[in-house]
This record gives sequence, structure tokens and C-alpha cells, in this order.
Amino acid sequence: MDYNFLKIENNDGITILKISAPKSLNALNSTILKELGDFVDNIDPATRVLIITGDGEKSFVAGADISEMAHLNEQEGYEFGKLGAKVFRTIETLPIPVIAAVNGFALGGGCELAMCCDIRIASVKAKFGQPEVGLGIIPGFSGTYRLPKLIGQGYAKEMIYTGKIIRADEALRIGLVNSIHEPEELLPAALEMAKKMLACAPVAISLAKQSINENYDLDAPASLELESKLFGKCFATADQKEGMAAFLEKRPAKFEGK
Ligand code: CO8
Repeated sequence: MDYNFLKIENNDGITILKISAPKSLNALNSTILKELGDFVDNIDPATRVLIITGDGEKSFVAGADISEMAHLNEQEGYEFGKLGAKVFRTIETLPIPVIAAVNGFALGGGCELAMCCDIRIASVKAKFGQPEVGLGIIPGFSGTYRLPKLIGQGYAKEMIYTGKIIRADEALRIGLVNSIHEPEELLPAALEMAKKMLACAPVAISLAKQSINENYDLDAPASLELESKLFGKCFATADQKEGMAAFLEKRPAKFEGK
């Protein structure tokens, strides 16, 4: 599929994906969502870390496209919500780490896109919010599911019921982002984090991600059983043999991702 709204750069195992719709501050219409869905469904197997950011200096993603949503009926609204939820769940369950480098507005569907990524880092200029109730809708791309899990119900409800927009330093304080950076240092910071991940065993990272993600919805006994099973799986990998041998032989490990 040719992409009109995605810019993709591949660099030695790290892929940078930029959402690019400058006329609408990178707002997500159904075409962009479909492109994003196609991209993640067919992600280059050489990609070991994905970084998602917004094109331009002002916006990560300013939400779902309001001009497209304005005319939807109930069934179409349901289908649009399902499309966004499906694409974002695919991103969340990719077997590789996904870092959101939030360079500007991350509102509505933009905040929801950032939240389906494993890790969020932000420019000091970034702004976050779920302003949907001001438009007569609710967060519909999984925001009511993920925001309370990330920052707790109390503050999530305040953000969602008031539609308030928060700055990057507040997003850092409430744990919505891991770190904040000067705008020109944001992508370098994301790349530096990605490179640290590249130095580690890919299968182990993937299994750790699976364990953290699936533990969300399990009770303690089931969660601990899942972790033990995935921990056991590590011992069936060449990377575990190599990682431990390298430690004992006092040399750097060379992981093959097997
Ligand atoms: N949709 C469509 N167009 C947009 C959007 C958007 N979300 N955001 C910005 N734009 C457009 C503007 O209309 C404007 O276009 P034009 O130049 O043709 O007038 C252009 O981008 C530039 O925007 P502004 O002139 O408004 O720029 P400002 O710097 O003055 O303001 C803001 C920037 C604060 C980001 C402002 O544009 C704004 O408030 N945007 C809307 C933010 C918003 O409410 N986002 C949430 C949308 S709802 C949502 O995401 C729901 C997700 C779940 C969907 C479930 C479906 C069922």
C-alpha cells in the first residue's frame, strides 16, 4: 500500500514513523487510520524498535478528524471507534517496543495513540488532553480504557470530564510521560533509548512486553503463572544461552533474536 500520510525511516533496526497531515495538525481521519493499520499489520520484520512521532513542529496528533466525525450516525460512530481501537490494539501488542515521541499536541485520539505505545517521552512543548466531552463525544479510541490504567481513575476522570489540556511538565508529574526534552532533543532521546533496547535480547524484550500487557487483565495467581511460563520460555532461546555465557566469559553478548 502507498502511504499519503505516513513518513517512514528505517535505520539499523529502528523505524521512525511520522504521522503527516499538516493541514489538520496530523488529525486522524479514516484514511490515515487505515494506512497506520496497514503499516503495523505489515511491519518490516527487521524493525526491532518503532518510534512514532508527528510530522512538523506543532503537533503529534491533534485528535481524530472532527470534520469527518461531524456527520457520523450511531452505527458509523461505532465503526470509526472500532477501527481506531483495532489499530491501536495492534500497536499495543506488536512484539517489539514502541516509543511515542510526543512533539506537540496529543489531544483526543492523539493522546490515545500515545497511550497505546509502550513508552511516552515528550517535548517540553507537548500538550495532552481528552477534550472529547467538549465536542459531545467520549474518548473513543480506547482512552477510557488506557488513561485510568496509566495515571489512576481520579485524575483520568478529571481529565476526561473537564476536557482540560495539560502541559508536558504536568504529564510528567502524573506519570503520563517518562521524560521531557527540549524539542530538538526529543528524537535523539528516543533514538538513544531505542539503541539501549537494541543491545538487549529481542525475544526477552518481547516476552517481557507480553507478560506486562497480559498481566493487566489477570488476577495475581494467573498473572504470576503467566510470568513463570514466559520466564521458562526464555530458557528455550539461544539468546539466553548467549547472554549468560557472555556474562560468565566477561564479554559483550551477541544476540540473534532466537
Ligand atoms: N480534526 C480536524 N481538523 C483539525 C483538528 C482535528 N482534531 N485539529 C486541528 N484541526 C485543523 C483546524 O481545523 C485548522 O484547520 P484550518 O486551517 O482549515 O482552519 C488547522 O488544523 C489548524 O488548527 P488551528 O487553527 O485550530 O490551530 P491552533 O494552533 O489555533 O489550535 C488546537 C490548535 C488547540 C490543537 C486546535 O486545533 C484544536 O483544539 N483542535 C481540536 C483538538 C481536539 O478537540 N481533539 C480531539 C478530537 S476528538 C477525538 O480525537 C476523538 C477520538 C475518538 C474518536 C471516536 C470516534 C467514534
